[in-house]
Amino acid sequence: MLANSKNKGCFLDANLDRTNFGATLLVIALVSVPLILNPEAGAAAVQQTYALVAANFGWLYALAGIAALVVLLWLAFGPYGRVVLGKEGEQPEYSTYSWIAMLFCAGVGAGLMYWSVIEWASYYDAPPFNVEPRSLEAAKWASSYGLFHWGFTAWAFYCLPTLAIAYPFYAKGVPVLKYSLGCHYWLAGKEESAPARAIDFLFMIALIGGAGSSLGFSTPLIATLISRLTGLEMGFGLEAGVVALCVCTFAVSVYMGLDRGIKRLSDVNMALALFLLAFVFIAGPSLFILKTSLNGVGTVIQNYVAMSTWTDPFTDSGFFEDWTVFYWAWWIAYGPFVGMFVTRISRGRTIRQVILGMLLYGTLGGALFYMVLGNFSLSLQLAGEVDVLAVMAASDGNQAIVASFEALPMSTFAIALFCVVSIIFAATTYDSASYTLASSASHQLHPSEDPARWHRSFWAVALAILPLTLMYIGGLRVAQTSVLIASLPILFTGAASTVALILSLRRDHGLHRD
Ligand code: NM2
Repeated sequence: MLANSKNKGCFLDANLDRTNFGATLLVIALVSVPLILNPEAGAAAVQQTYALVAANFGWLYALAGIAALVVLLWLAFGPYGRVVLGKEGEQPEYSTYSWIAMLFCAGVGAGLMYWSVIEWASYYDAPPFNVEPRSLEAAKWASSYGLFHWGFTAWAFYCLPTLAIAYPFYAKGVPVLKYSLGCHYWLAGKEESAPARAIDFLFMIALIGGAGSSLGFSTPLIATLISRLTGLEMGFGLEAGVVALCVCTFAVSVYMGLDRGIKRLSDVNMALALFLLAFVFIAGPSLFILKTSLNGVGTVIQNYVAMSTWTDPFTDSGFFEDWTVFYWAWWIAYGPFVGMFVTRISRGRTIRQVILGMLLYGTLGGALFYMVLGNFSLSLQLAGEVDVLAVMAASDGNQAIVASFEALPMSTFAIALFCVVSIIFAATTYDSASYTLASSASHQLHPSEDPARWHRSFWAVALAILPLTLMYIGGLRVAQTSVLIASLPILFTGAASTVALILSLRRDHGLHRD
């Protein structure tokens, strides 16, 4: 990311795409203002919309997941697997190790910190497949379903847009990195046309929904952790303070041109996160973690097809709509954004390397968090040490996370570490999301050129509005909801860009490349 902001002006900036900029802001305002003015009716309306979309389109999300995985396996092992992103024979620009670290940091964030610890509790209490709640069977699914929701299908939602963007970017040398590049097959030479800009606009909305969810989950979590560490009272004030802290850390550093600082910060964060996992593994119930993890992997592998196709047609348990559809929507909303980032770091890799690397290492990374943190917390419940479910019912998931960590030796240290990692994850989410939003709302930006600083800082602040609104009107459920609505159009642009990718490969490489 080169700090090369030529255009230091502001709203008069000639490079600013005023239509997309204004339209996106208008959508944020149209969503936030009525919600703030009428929180209760607003929350109810959002829930109803979620129920409507999930009930009618849920199956489409499940189908999209299966299709994405099948297409990727065909691309990896079929005739185009050896196509290089870049010049034929070119070597990968980054070592595989840094490539994996960077793609993982781009693809996951603060949301992982929240859900990996506590997701099991919802599954244990209200399991899938109409299993008896809080039974042994429920414990089995509780320790494995999270792995599915962060597994191959999920990463497939990241990988397809990556290839759809990366292929024309490298093969055609298009000097602009935008989501609409995914439809370059049809839009070549029309990068500034209305359809291209409409696609970029839909992408901006999806990203705001996706990042809004991440921040909607992480902000109350960080506030709870800070309150536990400092004794400050919980409340909307503290949550707003946390948002301000994350946005200011990020906005000031961008403004001062500390891009590399943020990059270094995310490297440090990865190390801290791994240290946290090692600490919990060693200080916690190591043997239980090992056994449940292995068992969880087996359960997911054995049931992969059933999990991928279970649309819960005969009952109304809500599990499918509330979890699988929600997760697929969240991954889909982030997909183009991650795709743009992974494109930048994948020069010289083959299509097969990109697919296998993302699917395998991405899945492994998320699984580590679920295996260690989730199974640790589950062990407390099963052993009767901490009634995590009771804490959750009496207050919320954040308090349940704190209650779990309290059970560790050196608990204050562990909570402080967890808190720091969560803050940095949130700050880097602001960083990368606002960077991408600013590039998408600029007319022409060479990949080595950064959007204007004011523009990036502006999006960081705008991004904070949605999570704040969501917390104000009703917290987590609403944060889960918004992402579904924002991701729906990306299902269709994603399908279009996949077709465009296959057509481009056929045009450039023929049918039988090997
Ligand atoms: N995904 C990976 O907050 C986050 O972890 C961002 C969430 C889409 C479920 C990504």
